[in-house]
Amino acid sequence: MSKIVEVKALVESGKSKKVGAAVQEALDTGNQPAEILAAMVDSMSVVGDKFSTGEIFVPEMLIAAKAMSRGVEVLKPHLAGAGAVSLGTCVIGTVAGDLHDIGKNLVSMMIESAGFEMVDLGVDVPAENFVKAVNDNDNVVLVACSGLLTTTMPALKEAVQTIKTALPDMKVIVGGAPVTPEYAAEIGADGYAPDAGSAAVKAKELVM
Ligand code: B1M
Repeated sequence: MSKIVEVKALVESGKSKKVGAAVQEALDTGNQPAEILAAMVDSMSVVGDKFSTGEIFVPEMLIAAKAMSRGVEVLKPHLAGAGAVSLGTCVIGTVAGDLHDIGKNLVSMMIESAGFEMVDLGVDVPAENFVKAVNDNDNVVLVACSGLLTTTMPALKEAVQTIKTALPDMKVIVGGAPVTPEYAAEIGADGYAPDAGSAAVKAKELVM
């Protein structure tokens, strides 16, 4: 079995303790970090599909998520190059009612590698906490809000509108699987990105 296929299988089956070593071996045998990450993201799609068909349940999804996070930890230094110049601070979080953080963490890592300082508020972040974080931290130039559930899309809207009401000039970028560019525009976000790599590109565009 190739190392990358092994990483994929370990994430799918939630083998947290083995994933880190397998990711390291995949790197050592010449696999590209982006390729390893793509394999792990694919695993999460398989996990999501199995959840949709009732083959697995929330605990198995959670175990797979932990395994992926472990793999991402090993990959992080290889994905995110430190930016030489600071573009300012970006506040990031997953919106209220939503506990999904793997995508948000990847987006944070990529925006950081584009040259931003990151303030990560975690998951289930009430709209007003984004505003508080902007006021409590120096030189915040961007707020990034993630949402993974169709049921938390209204919370995304509330976050953008709360931020824009309190801080009309603050740039806000949104994303997450159910979010579309149309929805992002409709709720008043300045930017939308479908994945972590393009979130970093868009983040730079918004502040430069
Ligand atoms: Co949940 N879950 N989950 N889950 N979960 C999904 C999202 C789901 C699609 C599974 C399914 O049914 N097939 C489904 C949502 C359906 C919907 O609303 N459309 C779902 C559901 C229903 C639920 C619960 C309601 C289940 C229940 O309790 N009955 C529950 C909700 C809990 C809550 O949040 N209140 C729940 C819980 C969980 C766990 C806690 C068990 C766990 C999350 C653990 C964690 O994150 N630490 C979990 C997981 C793991 C998943 C799946 C399997 C994987 C998510 C993931 O990490 N993907 C997911 C199925 C799937 O995604 N196919 C599923 C990998 C990640 C890299 O991708 O997060 O999409 P993603 O991020 C991408 C892009 O979206 C984008 O870039 C990222 C990287 O490229 N992006 C941005 C994300 N944020 C961005 C922000 C940006 C820009 C781009 O700008 C700011």
